[in-house]
Amino acid sequence: MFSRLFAITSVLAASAAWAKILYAGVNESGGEFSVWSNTKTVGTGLPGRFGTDYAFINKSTVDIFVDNEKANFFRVTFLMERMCPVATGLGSTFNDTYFGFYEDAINYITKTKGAYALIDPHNYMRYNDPSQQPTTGSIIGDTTDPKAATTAQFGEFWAELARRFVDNEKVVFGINNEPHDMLTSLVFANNQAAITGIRSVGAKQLILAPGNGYTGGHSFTQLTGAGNWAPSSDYMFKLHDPANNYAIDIHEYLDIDFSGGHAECAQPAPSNLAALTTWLKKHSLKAMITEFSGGDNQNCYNYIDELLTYMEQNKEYIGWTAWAAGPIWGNNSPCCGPDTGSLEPGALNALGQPSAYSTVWATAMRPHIPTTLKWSGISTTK
Ligand SMILES: *[C@@H]1O[C@H](CO)[C@@H](O)[C@H](O)[C@H]1NC(C)=O
Ligand SMILES: *[C@@H]1O[C@H](CO)[C@@H](O)[C@H](O)[C@H]1NC(C)=O
Ligand SMILES: CC(=O)N[C@H]1CO[C@H](CO)[C@@H](O)[C@@H]1O
Repeated sequence: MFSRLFAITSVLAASAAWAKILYAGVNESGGEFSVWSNTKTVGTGLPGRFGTDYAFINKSTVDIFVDNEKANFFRVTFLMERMCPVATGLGSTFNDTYFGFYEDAINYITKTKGAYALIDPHNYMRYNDPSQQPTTGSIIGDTTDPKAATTAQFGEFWAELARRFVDNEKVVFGINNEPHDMLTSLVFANNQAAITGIRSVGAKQLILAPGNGYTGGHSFTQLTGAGNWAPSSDYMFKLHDPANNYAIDIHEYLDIDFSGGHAECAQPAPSNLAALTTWLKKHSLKAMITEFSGGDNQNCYNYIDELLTYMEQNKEYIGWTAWAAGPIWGNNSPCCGPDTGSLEPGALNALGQPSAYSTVWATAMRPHIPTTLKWSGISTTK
């Protein structure tokens, strides 16, 4: 009863501002799966078996999000060690079998369904050992680590990826998932190399650039991590994009430690995002929140409503994707406690009950899908 009333109230409050939200949808996570070396779900690691250890999307559930939910945006994760096998290293030599599976998913979303797709190398700005992400693997561009891929190689990787999608105006390039515990100046340098690489092949689509500290919105203007790394806000406005078409990639979980690991929500988005919003305004930048979620409870529904309403009311925010749907979560929970389940339509949670698509999405996210989403033209911030 309360939740229905709450949803109606927020629809009324938000409708005037909806035109600013261009993109809304879900993370499609699965392309990076089965590399963890110390869990019982480990598969064959690298390269892994398509459809068993990893997969990108279930086309039928993408249909549900587009046709029934009217969502227009999918963040599709992949693993850089599968795209660029460690034996040949990070750069322009791709595994064309893996790329082919990925391209098929992206083409289905963008060409068959007409939605937008965010290309997401899910690598924490690290490469060569994903066995215990997010901590393993050499930091890209770390000159003190002889095994590390260089910033130049990262630029070559992005130039090649962008070249392969140059004619697809419905893609968005996400530079990397959740850089953390590294020099913020190096996050900046790697972001710049990616942008320069992407533009060097003539690709003009929207680019999303992350910050340090898992690109958390609440900490974007603060020192982050055990190393007290410099605030992302000291650097990311200095990125040079010849096409002037980049935005900031933000993740914002609503539980006590911003991890997405707890069922209960405790961190209010409006106050936690206020400093970031001020910074975006100051530099005339936009942001997308490409990860957030909440547990299956009224408290979280309220916090999610507050986050999405805040984005609708602040024109610095152009879109969002919730974490997470995907074809091989099974009854596991991508977020927010073991009983929440995933956002994949038809999935059950660990108790055999309907999962987050039927609960969290239906109650807290579906009422915020704007009717004015962008469905045509090249991906941009406008
Ligand atoms: C390329 O990817 C396919 C599909 O995952 C895999 O079977 C093959 O072994 C990979 N090749 C290399 C060199 O990693
Ligand atoms: C894909 O989704 C449909 C619709 O929910 C479901 O019936 C089917 O089993 C799914 N396929 C896989 C491989 O998960
Ligand atoms: C909570 C959560 O898992 N969000 C995620 C969106 O993408 C990647 C997939 O592995 C996760 O690492 C993020 O944490």
